[in-house]
Formats: sequence, C-alpha cells, structure tokens
Amino acid sequence: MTGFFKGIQQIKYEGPASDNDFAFRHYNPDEIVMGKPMKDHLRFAAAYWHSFAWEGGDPFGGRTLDRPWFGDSMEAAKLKADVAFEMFQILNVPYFCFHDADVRPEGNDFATNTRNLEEIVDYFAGKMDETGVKLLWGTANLFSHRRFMSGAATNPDPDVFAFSAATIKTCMDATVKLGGENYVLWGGREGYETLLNTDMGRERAQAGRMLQMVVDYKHKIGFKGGILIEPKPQEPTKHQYDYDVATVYGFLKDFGLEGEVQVNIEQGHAILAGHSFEHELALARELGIFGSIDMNRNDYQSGWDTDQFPNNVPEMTLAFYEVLRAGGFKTGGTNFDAKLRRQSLDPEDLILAHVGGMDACAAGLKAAVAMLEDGKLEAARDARYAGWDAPQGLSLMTSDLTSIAARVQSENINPSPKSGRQERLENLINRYQ
Ligand code: XLS
Ligand code: NI
Ligand code: NI
Repeated sequence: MTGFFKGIQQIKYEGPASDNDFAFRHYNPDEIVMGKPMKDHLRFAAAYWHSFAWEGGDPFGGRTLDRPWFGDSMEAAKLKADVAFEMFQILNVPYFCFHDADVRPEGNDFATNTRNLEEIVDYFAGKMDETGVKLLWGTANLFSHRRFMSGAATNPDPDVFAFSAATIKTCMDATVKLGGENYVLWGGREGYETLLNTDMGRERAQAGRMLQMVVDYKHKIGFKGGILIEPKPQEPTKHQYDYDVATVYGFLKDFGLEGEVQVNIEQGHAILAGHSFEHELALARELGIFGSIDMNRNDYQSGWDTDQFPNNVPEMTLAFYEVLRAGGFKTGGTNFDAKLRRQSLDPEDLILAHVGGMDACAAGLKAAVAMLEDGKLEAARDARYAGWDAPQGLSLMTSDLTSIAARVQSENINPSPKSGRQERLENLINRYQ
C-alpha cells in the first residue's frame, strides 16, 4: 500500500438512509435490476488522465494538486499505477481507461515512447491480475505534445500522420495485450483553427484513411472489441470534424465504416454541441452505432468542457433510459471522464467525487428501469404513432406522390391536430425519481 488514501476502506453499499460520506446510497453492485446485477448494467470505469495525470491547472494558473507521482520517470509512473489501482479497489470499479501519455514518461522519440509504454503495460498486467480490475478501453493521446498542434491524422505534415499511425498501433497493441474491451479515438485536434490555412477535403480524406487502417489492423490482429469514435464539436480546436453523433455517422457512411465503428458519447460534449445527452444517445441507438459513454457534466453557464462529476439524477435517468432502450452496453460502459475542481486538493476528494458520481448513475439507472418496466412512457409514445401501424399508414411508406394525392382527394383526408401531451409526460417521469 502506498498510504496515499490514508486508510480509506473499500466503499460499501449502506442504502439511502446512511449518514456515512464514504458509502454508496444507491450503487449496490450485486443487486439485480432488470435481470442482471447493477454492476453489469453500469460497467463503471475510472479515467486515468483526470484522476492521476491532471495537475489542477486552468488557463489562468498552473498546478494546484500535489501528488507524489508527478515527474517524468518510470519510477513515478509505477507509483502512479500503484495509487491508481488502490483507488480502483477502494471504489470497487470493475474497469479503467487510459491514454499512453497518462501512464508512461514522455520520451524524445517514438522508440522511447513505445519502450516506456510496454514497460508500464507489463506492470499493469500484474496489477490487473492481482486486483481483477479490467480495461474498458485504451487510446492514444495525439493532442498534448506540440508535434500534434495542427492535428494528428488531419495534419498538413505527412510525417505527423505517420507518427500518429505508429502511435495508434502501439496503443492498440497495448489495449489488446491488457484484454481491453474497446479502443477509442477522440479527435483531439482533428479540426481547424482557421479555414484560411485549411484544406478540408484533404483533411477529411486523411482522417478516413486513418480510420480504415485502424479497422484493418483490428481485423488483422483479431481484436474482438469495439472501435469507438468520441464526438465533440469544438475545444481544443475551434471546429472539430467529429462534431456530434450525426456528423460522425455521415463520415462513417462516406468511408463505408458504419458497420465497423460505434460512438463513445460524452455528456459534456453533447451539451457543447447544443444537444442533450439523451438526444445523442437516442440518435446513436437509432443509427445502430451506440457503443459506450463518457460520464461527466458541464457547467451549463460556462460554455466549456468542464468535465465535472455527474450529480443530477433526473439527467442520469434520461441517459440510462436511452442506454437501456439501446439494449444496454455490450463492450461499452460508463467511464468517468470527469475531474476534480482545482481547489479539491485532498486524496479523499478523489474518492468522494467518484462515490457521488457512481451513486447518481445508479439512482438514475434504477429510475430508468422503473420507467421502462412500468411501460407508461413507451405506451404513450406508441399511441402517438399508432396510425403508422394501421394499413393506411403502412401503405404510405410504399406509395408515391400521385397515388397519395388521389387518395387524399377521394377520401377527403383532413387531419385534425392532437395534443403532444408534453407536460403530462414530464409529470409522469418525475414520479420515478
Ligand atoms: C476530451 C475527451 C477525452 C477522451 C479521450 O474532451 O473527452 O478525454 O475521452 O481521449
Ligand atoms: Ni471530454
Ligand atoms: Ni471523453
């Protein structure tokens, strides 16, 4: 034990009446809801970057956090891993996620980075064996180092494209070696700062080629997990190509990859794109590309990707309702892509942030299950569209304008508007909280 968490014991479920800050009120991992244990519905993962690599900086000030593993040596990287796995066990999260740059010291070239990553991957393998914690997904950080300032796959310099492809290969290898269940591609700086210096056509083609190579390599090495794109509309670049779920779907269709790649949808990114989280989830389900979620929340007043821990149960209810309607997670899960506020200095803050987030998700899941099992919301939705299941509605889908016009005239079709009953449904869903 490193002693970093000062003897905090594993967090247990104590029920809604508990007065203990270090306990779950709603997350009861083995409780069966809708036919399976809660932990298998939620499939929680902790994110290495926010909890262990982020130093507490913001655009106006540097590091606020004081962590004994900050430094660029292999020794520091191993101490960081020791503490990370202690946190995973305290929280009893089944999974974690990481970027290469979160876990290994930064080298001066590709070969050193690869060697460093491989050493830490072996170290992780031992820790995963000891603790039973698994890898939800791995990914490459192709946005922090200055070589990526103009993008990775979409860089005007082909050498950066090559460096990025090589790095993705090593990160896919690391993910597979650790039994990871998905590989994620978030387009960090795949976008532009100004159209004045940007050839959008070329950049799109480069991104398409990179994704095709990722899919080809997945099949070549027999990786059975998901390849997931994480949409985001802007930040760090002014415009990101993977703007939202709809944009990613258009891109996948363009390159013929819609059957190969799914999406990892993040709450805060949905908000930045001007959508709700449930909108993005529902659309991904309808398009057949729902994969996984990055759970966090944005401050609605700031207009930034603030990556706060979720704490709004009604929002989580609508999100998990869509996840359940999509049939639940297959290879995906609920990754806390969330960080502390920069004044939250204490090790216990890190634990309590996750405890609250996990509880908000569990409470949301339970309310979503109650909504689905009750069936009133779906019955209302079905009733609204019932005409489309009747013969006349069905026939419209195979008619043409001429025959429809003839029918409207001969039968004197004259529609009468019906209430959308929004308030009634809003009242209904509040009853499940
Ligand atoms: C940044 C993204 C990032 C991805 C992984 O906004 O959310 O953290 O999840 O690269
Ligand atoms: Ni994000
Ligand atoms: Ni994310």
